[in-house]
Amino acid sequence: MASCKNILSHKSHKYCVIVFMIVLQSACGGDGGGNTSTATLSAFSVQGSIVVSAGSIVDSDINNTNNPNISNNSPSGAQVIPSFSVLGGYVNQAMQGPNGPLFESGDTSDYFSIYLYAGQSIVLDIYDSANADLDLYLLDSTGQIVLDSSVSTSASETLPL
Ligand SMILES: [Ca+2]
Ligand SMILES: [Ca+2]
Ligand SMILES: [Ca+2]
Repeated sequence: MASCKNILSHKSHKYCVIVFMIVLQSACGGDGGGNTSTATLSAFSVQGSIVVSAGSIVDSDINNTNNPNISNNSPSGAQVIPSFSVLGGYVNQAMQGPNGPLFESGDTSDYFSIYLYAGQSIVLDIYDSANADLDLYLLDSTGQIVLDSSVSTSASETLPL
């Protein structure tokens, strides 16, 4: 029976992963004429608690004024993340998306530094795939050489190792 120590001692390789936004299309509503509708909002309250599962982490630069943004826009500034994790992230083109600290400048790339084990996969699920296209690149540990990429136009990009 293999112990945790034995499993963790297996060789891993350090990589740099980049999420890169190449297109953001503006969502345009309607044809400019015709009918209009009015929605009535009513106030309500929601109560409960949110539990974040272990291994969940957040992109270091997101469009939230309450977040102390730390740029991860280059290989040398790659955000270090654990080998086994789920990360919530944010990217946008300049002057696109909701108001916030990244609205004017944009955040078109996020770099992450990670040790990956043979057989692991990297999956990028794109929340707003109807209006944005993100791509995924696997770079070597120097961040200079592209080892693999996933550049489809679907709502998900995957890189199997
Ligand atoms: Ca980001
Ligand atoms: Ca970034
Ligand atoms: Ca894509």
